[in-house]
Amino acid sequence: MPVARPETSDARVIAHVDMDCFYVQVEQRKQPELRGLPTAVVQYNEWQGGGLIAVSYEARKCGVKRSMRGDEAKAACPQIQLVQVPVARGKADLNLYRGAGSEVVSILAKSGKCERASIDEVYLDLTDAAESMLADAPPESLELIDEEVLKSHILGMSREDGDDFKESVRDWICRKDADRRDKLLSCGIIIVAELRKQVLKETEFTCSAGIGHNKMLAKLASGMNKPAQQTVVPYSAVQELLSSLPIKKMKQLGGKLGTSLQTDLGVDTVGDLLQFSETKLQEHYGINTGTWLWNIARGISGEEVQGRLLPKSHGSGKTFPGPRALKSLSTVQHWLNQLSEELSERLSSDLEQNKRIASTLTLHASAFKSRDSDSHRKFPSKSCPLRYGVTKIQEDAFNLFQAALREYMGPFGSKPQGNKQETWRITGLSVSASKIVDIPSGTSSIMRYFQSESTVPSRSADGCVQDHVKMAPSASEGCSEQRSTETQAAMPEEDTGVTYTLPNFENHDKDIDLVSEKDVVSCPSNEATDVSTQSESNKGTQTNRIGRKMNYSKEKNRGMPSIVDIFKNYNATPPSKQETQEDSTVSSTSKRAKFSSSSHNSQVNQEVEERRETDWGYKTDEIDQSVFDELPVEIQQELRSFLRPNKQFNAGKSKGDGSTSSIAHYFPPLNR
Ligand code: TTP
Repeated sequence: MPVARPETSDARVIAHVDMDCFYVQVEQRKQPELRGLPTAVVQYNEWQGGGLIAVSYEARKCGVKRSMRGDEAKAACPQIQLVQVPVARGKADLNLYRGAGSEVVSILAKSGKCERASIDEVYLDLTDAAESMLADAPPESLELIDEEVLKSHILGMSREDGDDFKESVRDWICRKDADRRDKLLSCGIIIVAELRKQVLKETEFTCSAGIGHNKMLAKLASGMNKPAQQTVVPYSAVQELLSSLPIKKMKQLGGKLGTSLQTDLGVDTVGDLLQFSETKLQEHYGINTGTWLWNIARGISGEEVQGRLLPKSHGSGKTFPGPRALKSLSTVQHWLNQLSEELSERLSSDLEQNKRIASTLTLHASAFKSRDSDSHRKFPSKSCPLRYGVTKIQEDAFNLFQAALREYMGPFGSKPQGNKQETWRITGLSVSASKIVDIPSGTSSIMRYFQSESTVPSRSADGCVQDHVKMAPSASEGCSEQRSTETQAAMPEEDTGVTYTLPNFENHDKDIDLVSEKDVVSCPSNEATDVSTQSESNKGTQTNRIGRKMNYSKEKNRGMPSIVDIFKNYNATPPSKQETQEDSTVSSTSKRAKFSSSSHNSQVNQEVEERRETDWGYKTDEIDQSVFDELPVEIQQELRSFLRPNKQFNAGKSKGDGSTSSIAHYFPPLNR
């Protein structure tokens, strides 16, 4: 059955901006004497010098890789400088990197609709800016084109070094007879080069970028030429790009779906998908996924850039590999307390600074059993409504853990089976807060807001625990910043899909958060909802601004140095007094945030609570019978069992107890 095609326009101009060896650059800005030296950032861990999580390009040239331990890196490159990730509460503290990522976002966001996709990645929709540039100052009218623009890689154009190549780029950009799509891309190239230079000037960080007609193409291109370069995918180069792209390198195909395409359909590259009809792909993978695959084979993607500058969820996690696996409830509780404390701090500052509240708390863990006959059994993820306040989060996280553990251990629990006691080991823990919404400014009562939103999860039978409610896949990009350095290396792939579980970092979508492989497969289309209205409403102004800026830069461009020149000439100075002062302001702000938000906590919790109280108090006689009648009989019966027992329909006793119900996951049962 055909599905509606995404509304794509190949006349859009989308950029994906990715910082180069990001944590290294942040550390090098802090310690400028490290600039230009082979450097790597290692996570806190005494074993073999810690695990590398970011490697500078100088160190990469000596053969150092992210998968290495510190000792291995030293063996490969004796002069390597290893910098430890800051540590707080016995785990990596990523605040420094988060803050640096925000600096970049605030610069890029001035250019158009901006989506922060991870700690160091941003998507930009530059269509409006490119349109106005094309109208006001098309590339062919520019007297001088900046060096940085001329160094762009244009896919499909054969590259020879030297001025000839730059001349070819200039000719391509300034072609009068180009079609509109390419003309818009040419404007995109100029805009992005200018933005990258601004980022460098204001933050001292280099970045690379991909420019194409949709997010998928832009993202593929941004990693093709690093560091400090940009790559463009003209419409005419799409098929060639995809024909050689290994299927598993494609976003969302790094896991089970990609494996199935390889083994079941013999597909090795994205281009190989072209041989299958849409119907055939739908037969194998369902309607939505089939259509999505058919589209990506042709470079079509309708996924919009979301106007979102803030993370979509907050998370805190840690792995306990090998002998460090946790064995007792008390140690699990200790670590959950640490993780919850960090989470709570971030929630408080989000509330204070951005006026946002989260409503779902989720616990993920990875585990194994001592005598595991069922070794593939996943430790279930559990969610409950989020209550503000450190102790409440700690308490709820531990309750979620215990509920999940009961389920994981099965009906026999940890009772002895045969002669041996069955025990468990926890190799990874994380807590996250999601379903984050803005509190509209000017709203005097949070209550009023909750009453108009349906984001507050419902209370379930056992107090709060629900099976982890899967979030809309948004085709991709939840912006979670919970790429904890602590959680990367050791944990195997798992379906709960917290950032750290993704298996292959070459192919790793660091921004996917709380999206299971299954979610991605079943609905790859764009479903993300939390578009920042502020950013949307600013769009017109922003576009005008960039339009003007580009006209201006036409004058200014004469003799502009290239981005790498700027970098080379950068005069390394220790952090200024002003920076130090800013740091202390930040920390005092966050202290203030903590203090003042704690006074909000009871109000927030109370109001969320009241909302929940009323949420499930449906009276059956208030429900339209015709709505019921349209449901399958089995589901009608199950639904009745979830409504107030004393007000049940006359249809008799429900046969579902929730555990076997086909809809139980979506309607957690009330206390009965
Ligand atoms: P990436 O963008 O994947 O890599 P990178 O910025 O270090 O290097 P590149 O120039 O190749 O893009 O990741 C961004 C940061 O996220 C990285 O600097 C460190 C952190 N990170 C981890 O903590 N663990 C990981 O496994 C990965 C992949 C990244």
